[in-house]
Amino acid sequence: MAARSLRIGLIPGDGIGREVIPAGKKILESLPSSLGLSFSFVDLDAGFDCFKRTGAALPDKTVKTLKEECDGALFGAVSSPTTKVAGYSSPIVAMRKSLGLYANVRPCKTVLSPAFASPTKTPIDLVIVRENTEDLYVKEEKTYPDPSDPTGKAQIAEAIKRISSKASWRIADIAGQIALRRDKMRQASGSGTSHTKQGMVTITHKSNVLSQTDGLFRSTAREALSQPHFNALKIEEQIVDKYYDVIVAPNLYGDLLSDGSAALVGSLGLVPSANVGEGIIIGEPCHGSAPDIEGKGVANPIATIRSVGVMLEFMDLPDAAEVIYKAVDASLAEGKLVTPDLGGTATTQQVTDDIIKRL
Ligand code: GGG
Repeated sequence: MAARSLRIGLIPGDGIGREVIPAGKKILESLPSSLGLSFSFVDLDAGFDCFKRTGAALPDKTVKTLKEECDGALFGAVSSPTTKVAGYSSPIVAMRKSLGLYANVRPCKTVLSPAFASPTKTPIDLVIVRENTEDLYVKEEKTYPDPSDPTGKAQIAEAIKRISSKASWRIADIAGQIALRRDKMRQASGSGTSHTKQGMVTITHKSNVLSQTDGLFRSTAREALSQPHFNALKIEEQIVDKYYDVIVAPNLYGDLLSDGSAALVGSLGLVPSANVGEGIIIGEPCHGSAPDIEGKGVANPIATIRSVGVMLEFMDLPDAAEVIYKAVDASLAEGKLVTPDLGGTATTQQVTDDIIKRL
C-alpha cells in the first residue's frame, strides 16, 4: 500500500509552545508504519515574539503556506500582552478567521492515574465545541468619556458581542455530528454507561439575560439540531444535569467552560483541541504560553500530543488518532512519568519518549 503523505505546518508561537510543538512532531514521526502515513513538515512563524521581530503577529507567508501547502498544522501558544500594543492583534483569532476555522473542538477526559488524584468522583468524558469566529471575539471595542461625569475623566469601554444565525447553525451542526460519531464509537466498543446510552448535545447560553444575542444562538442551534439526521440525539439546553456528552457554546462561554473542565481532569496541560472548518485542521493545546515555566523543559506535552490525535481524527484518520490516545492513556494510567503540573518531576522529553514507546 502506498503511504498517504501529509504536509504539516508547525507553528510553535510563544513560550512553551516552542517546547511542546516539537513533541507533537516527534509523535507524528514515530507513528507505526502499519498506519500507512508519512509526514513532511514546514516551520511557520506567528506570535508576540514574531510581532516584535517582524512587525507582524501572523505573517502573510504563514497563512499562505497553511492555505496552499498544508493538510494539517499544529499551533502551540501565544502570549498576547494584557495592555494594548499599537499594531498588535492576537494571531490566534486572526488565524482562525482567515482560514475559516469556525469550530474549536475540545475533548476533555479523565484518565485515572496513581500519580495524581482525580479532582472529580465521576470520571469526565465530554467534548466542548466552541464557536471560533464571533461573539465578543470580533474585537470591536471602543472607549469614550462617560457623559455623566462632569470632570470628563471617567471613561466607558464597550465591546460588541456579535452572534449570527449562520455561525450558530454551523457550530450546532458540527456539534451534532460529533455527538453522533461518539455515540457510534460507544456502541461499537460497548463502552457506554447508563448515562451514555444516547448521544447528547447541551446548548449553552444565557438567553434569559441576553435575549437577542444568546437568544439567536439558542434558537438557531435548536433548529440545526432538530434536523432529521440528529433524531438519535438527546438535545438539552443549559446546565441541568451532571452528565454531559457534547457541549456547544458561543466563543466566550466555550473558552471559559473548557478552562473549567481542564481543572476537572487534572490540568490544563492535558487538554487538547483542534480548529476545524472547511479545509485545513489545526491541532492546538488549550493551554497558553506559560511564561513561568518557559525554558525549563518541564511543560506537559500531553495536551499537544492529544491535539495531534484530534487533528488526525478530523483529517479522517481515526485509527492513527486512536493509537495516540491509547498511548497517552497508558502512560497516564501507569503514572510513573508525569510533569510538575500533575505533581511529578518528569521532563517534557521523558513524557514524550514514554508515550512514543507505547505507540
Ligand atoms: N493555545 C492556546 C493559547 O495560546 N491560549 C492563550 C490565549 O488564548 N492567548 C490569546 C492570545 O494571546 O491571543
